[in-house]
Amino acid sequence: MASDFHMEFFGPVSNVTVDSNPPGCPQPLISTSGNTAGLDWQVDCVDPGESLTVRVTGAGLECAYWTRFGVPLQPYFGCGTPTPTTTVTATPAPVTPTSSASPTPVQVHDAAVVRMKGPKYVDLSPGVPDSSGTTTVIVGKSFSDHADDVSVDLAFDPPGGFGSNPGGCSVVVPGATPAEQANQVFNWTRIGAGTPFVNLLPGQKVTLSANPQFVCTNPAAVNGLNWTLKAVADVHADDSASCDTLGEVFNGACATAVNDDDTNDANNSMVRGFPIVRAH
Ligand SMILES: [Ca+2]
Ligand SMILES: [Ca+2]
Ligand SMILES: [Ca+2]
Repeated sequence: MASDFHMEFFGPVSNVTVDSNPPGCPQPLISTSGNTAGLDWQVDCVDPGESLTVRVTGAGLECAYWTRFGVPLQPYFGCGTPTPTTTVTATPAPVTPTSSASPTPVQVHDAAVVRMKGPKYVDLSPGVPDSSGTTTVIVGKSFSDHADDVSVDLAFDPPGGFGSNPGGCSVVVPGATPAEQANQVFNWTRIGAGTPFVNLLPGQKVTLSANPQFVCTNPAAVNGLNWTLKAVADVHADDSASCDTLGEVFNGACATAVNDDDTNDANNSMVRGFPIVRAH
């Protein structure tokens, strides 16, 4: 077990931050003084085999070692490997694990769908697409405290619902993959920005627009009904596998996946009922 971590550098350092804290540890007290820096969790929460990632600005790392309440623990870690980011694994002597301190949230991760816009109506004859309107999703980061990757999935549930799809309706999105086209759920970050995800700073927003073609083989069957569009913001852009079909987007599977790494779930998705079919 260890409670503190000490680092010595080849020169002065600043901006010491913890990228990943050992599991179960509270946020450490961070101190810097000249060529040295220290982290103090004030409890012996670092179990054997756990690791820590620290980021510093300035000189490279010369030596590092764990301590338990100020008592250095063998072994000391190697010198002469200057690198701005250093990962060190805790190998204090094994002891019976004791209950660890409650973990505290390290960072806030909050992606949000801010706004959706699209055509209010589409004028459809059988098999003739209407692409007169731009569909836009604005995605942003409301409360995060650091930059995060964010992706947006946009689902187009056809008039009457995808279960029966009585009008034989679909959208054709320029730049979509065959799977997206078949599933009617699109990585709207790639469609609108050309990249699978965007890296957003706290408070930053990005507008993602494209011109889908709306088409129905039998528009008269769904005259006056609307598409249902649902946009989902995925912080870390790591949940697309759970959000790439209409079933997943609308049955809760996608929400479960997206919510489990987003600090604020209320703004992760937005649903809008447009466009309305005007059959001709
Ligand atoms: Ca969120
Ligand atoms: Ca995610
Ligand atoms: Ca997730």
